[in-house]
Amino acid sequence: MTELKTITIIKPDDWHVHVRDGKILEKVIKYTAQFYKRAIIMPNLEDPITNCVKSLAYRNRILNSIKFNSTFQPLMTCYLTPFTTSKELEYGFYKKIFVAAKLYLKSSTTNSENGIKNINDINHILQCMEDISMPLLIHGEDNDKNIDIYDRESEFIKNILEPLRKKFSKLKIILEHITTKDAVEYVKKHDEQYLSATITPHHLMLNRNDMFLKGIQPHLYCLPILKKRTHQQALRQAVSNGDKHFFLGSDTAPHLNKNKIHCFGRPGIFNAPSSLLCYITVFEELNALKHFQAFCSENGPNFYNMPINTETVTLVKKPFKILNKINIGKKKIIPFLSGKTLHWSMKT
Ligand code: OTD
Ligand code: ZN
Ligand code: ZN
Repeated sequence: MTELKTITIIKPDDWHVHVRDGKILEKVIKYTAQFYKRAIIMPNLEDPITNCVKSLAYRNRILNSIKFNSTFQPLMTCYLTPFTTSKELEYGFYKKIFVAAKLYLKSSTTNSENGIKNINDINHILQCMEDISMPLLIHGEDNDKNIDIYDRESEFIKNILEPLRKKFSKLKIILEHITTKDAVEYVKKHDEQYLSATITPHHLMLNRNDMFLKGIQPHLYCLPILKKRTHQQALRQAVSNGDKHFFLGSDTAPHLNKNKIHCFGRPGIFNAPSSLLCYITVFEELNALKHFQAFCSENGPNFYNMPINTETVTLVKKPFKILNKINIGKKKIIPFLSGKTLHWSMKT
């Protein structure tokens, strides 16, 4: 019998996840905790995580939801609002309650209503973050209603990010879940200690044609929206070159099926049950497995000045069927690529 192909890497971290709260949290956290050692937890709950007290309580709820023996570490972030104070951020960062702060422009994605209307309103906060080297995580879309949805990322770079970088050149920024060639090129031009980007499995695997294949596919609707193929190819090229500016951030974002299949269907793709296996599939397709570990396990901690994990995980070239759904009481969540089979699985 031929040996199955395996690959062992340092245990990865996921630098961008939504694990929600309550019953959904209890059902979804195990997927992130089984594949990843650490994960950056997004603060966009319905009642957003805007201060240290809320963050500590949320972190406990996350840890208490893990029902198996685990060393998983949630890394918490502070949702910036017009009322955030430098004092709260600085205290939270020094006490290691927050590892970063998150910028949502108002109404740019799920639960961003409490976000920032005009970035100049928080110059004092950005100055404080630059002074203490606290990373700023950015949902990079200019959501001015006159801007085409497919151009929101590139317009954000021109209109908001570039002026911001000029003003705060030593601020550590992560442009999250990038989706365009423009973003790849922009990020690459800068020192990776000051500007890096995460890339999701769905933006690597798919483009906007997939969203309309055989009819509109609500489970592939996310923000930033899937872009055209040339942009997808630029993202694939970026990771296949092993560039240190780019690292793993799955943006797993579970929603109840009834809220996806709705006349105002919500954006978000729940990929936690397969994200790492999707990434390895892409790296193998690109003949870039030699850069897989750096993307998953090294570039992220290097940006955050955190230690690289010591544990390892082994992935095996063996079929893995993605579950059809997870039940949340009588409701359900449909995962990314539900019911499909990938060629890689996790060695148990
Ligand atoms: N994108 N959905 C969500 C967040 C992300 O912008 C994001 O980070 C969500 O539901 O929280 C989505 O499509
Ligand atoms: Zn976002
Ligand atoms: Zn997200």
